[in-house]
Amino acid sequence: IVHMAQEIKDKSEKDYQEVYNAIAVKLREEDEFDGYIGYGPVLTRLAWHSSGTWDKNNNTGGSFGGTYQFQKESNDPSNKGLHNGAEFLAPIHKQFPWLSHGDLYTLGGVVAIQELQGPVIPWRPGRVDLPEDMTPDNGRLPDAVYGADYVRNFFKRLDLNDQEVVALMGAHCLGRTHLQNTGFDGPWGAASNTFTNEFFLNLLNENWKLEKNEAKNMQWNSPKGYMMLPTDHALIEDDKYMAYVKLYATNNDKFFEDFAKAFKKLLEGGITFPQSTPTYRFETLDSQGL
Ligand code: DDH
Repeated sequence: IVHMAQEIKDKSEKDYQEVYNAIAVKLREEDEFDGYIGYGPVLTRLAWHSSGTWDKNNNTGGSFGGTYQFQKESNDPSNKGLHNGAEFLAPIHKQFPWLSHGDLYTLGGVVAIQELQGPVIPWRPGRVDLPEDMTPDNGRLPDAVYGADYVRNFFKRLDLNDQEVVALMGAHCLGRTHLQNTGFDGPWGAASNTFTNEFFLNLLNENWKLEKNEAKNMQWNSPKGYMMLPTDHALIEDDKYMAYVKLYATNNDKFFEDFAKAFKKLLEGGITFPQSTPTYRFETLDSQGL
């Protein structure tokens, strides 16, 4: 199957920047969510999970069809907690009903990362809502209990290589794990709503101990109260992954550059864009003086 992005002829960069701003203002206003972490991390995870169902082998799933809007996908046990992100975005969709769900979910992640001081993520519009029967089956999102071989193999289906995987995992600088969602507990670091390379610094510098949590899952804990999933810690157990962990821990600019490319690629898995599709680079509220 080919998923050809739609040419949105009657909208310009200004229209999309307006949507960006509406999401960003709401993000700034509703700052009390999740113990004052705010909605940025959950919006980032929603963008990733609505894209991470893609299978390059038959071009099913992915962000194109916006199928997270259907219960079959939003009720996937892997998506527990993401309804908070979807509910946050619902009034935005009401305000801009011309936006497809796939564009909405992916743009939400772009806004979150940029407003939390991360890199500019170049973004292209034109995803088209698909019918409910094209919703991918549950079980396409990764399980946190495994090691490096599992992670490497998982991301092949999304056409992402070692370097891209390590860069993407740096998004775990944001937010936290919630016992009631996934059976893991705690944040990855100190700055849960600022996008930095802290994830890599903590992986290398904290004193990690493998412990059983309240839900009886094994996770890595540090004396500072930070945590790592088994799949996170796997990045320092594997030589090839470790090289990139060291690179991104010492070079934040390189992390930002590689993350932006990999996140764009993740959000566009399986989509064919016509030559005429513009690439937007949105301004943050800060840079607009708002
Ligand atoms: Fe993740 N992630 N993630 N993750 N993720 C969780 C939270 C967040 C895995 C497991 C978990 C990525 C990759 C992986 C974010 C972004 C990204 C939680 C906890 C688990 C578990 C959720 C909860 O309890 O509420 C696994 C496994 C992988 C893997 O690929 C091996 C990627 C690629 C991204 C990305 O955005 C590029 C973010 C942000 C969060 C924080 C959410 C929140 O509510 O806070």
